Amino acid sequence: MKFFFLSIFIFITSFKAFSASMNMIGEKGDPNNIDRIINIKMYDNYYEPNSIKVKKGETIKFIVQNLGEMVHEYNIATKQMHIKHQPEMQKLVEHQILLVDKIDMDKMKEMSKKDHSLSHSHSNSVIVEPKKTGEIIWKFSKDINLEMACNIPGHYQTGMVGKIIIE
Ligand SMILES: [Cu+2]
Repeated sequence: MKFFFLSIFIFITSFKAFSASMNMIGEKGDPNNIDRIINIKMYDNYYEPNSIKVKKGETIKFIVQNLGEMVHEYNIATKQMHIKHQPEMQKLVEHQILLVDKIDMDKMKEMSKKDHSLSHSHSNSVIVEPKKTGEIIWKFSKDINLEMACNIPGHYQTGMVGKIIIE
């Protein structure tokens, strides 16, 4: 019983911590209220451009094209959040949901019924297969240092990270 209450407590506090960190970086943008479109190209393992400037309060639609041979992620977050997100991506690889050049969507759907963390449903991130295009709409409402990064194991470490400067 003690353990039950303790786990509920941990669940609530970690959920609160998570939503606090999400609010810290801005919010999901309204698709009917976009200020600007930014095109991002993903290669193995870098972004082009690898540094962007946005204005505080701006809602940006990111059109993210994967021109590499491998699956890549476009994730908008703080450095700390990226580092925290990497074990989740590692788990997707271990479960063979995330393959080198493909995402097994059927497996992801099936396995995330039991473990929601395998669904990779984050409004600040998109995973894109080679030759495909993804989208994120984000409102930069906060003054904070952000990075765009790919948290697929090894990619961040080999240079798949860039700056988002909020002015
Ligand atoms: Cu990548």
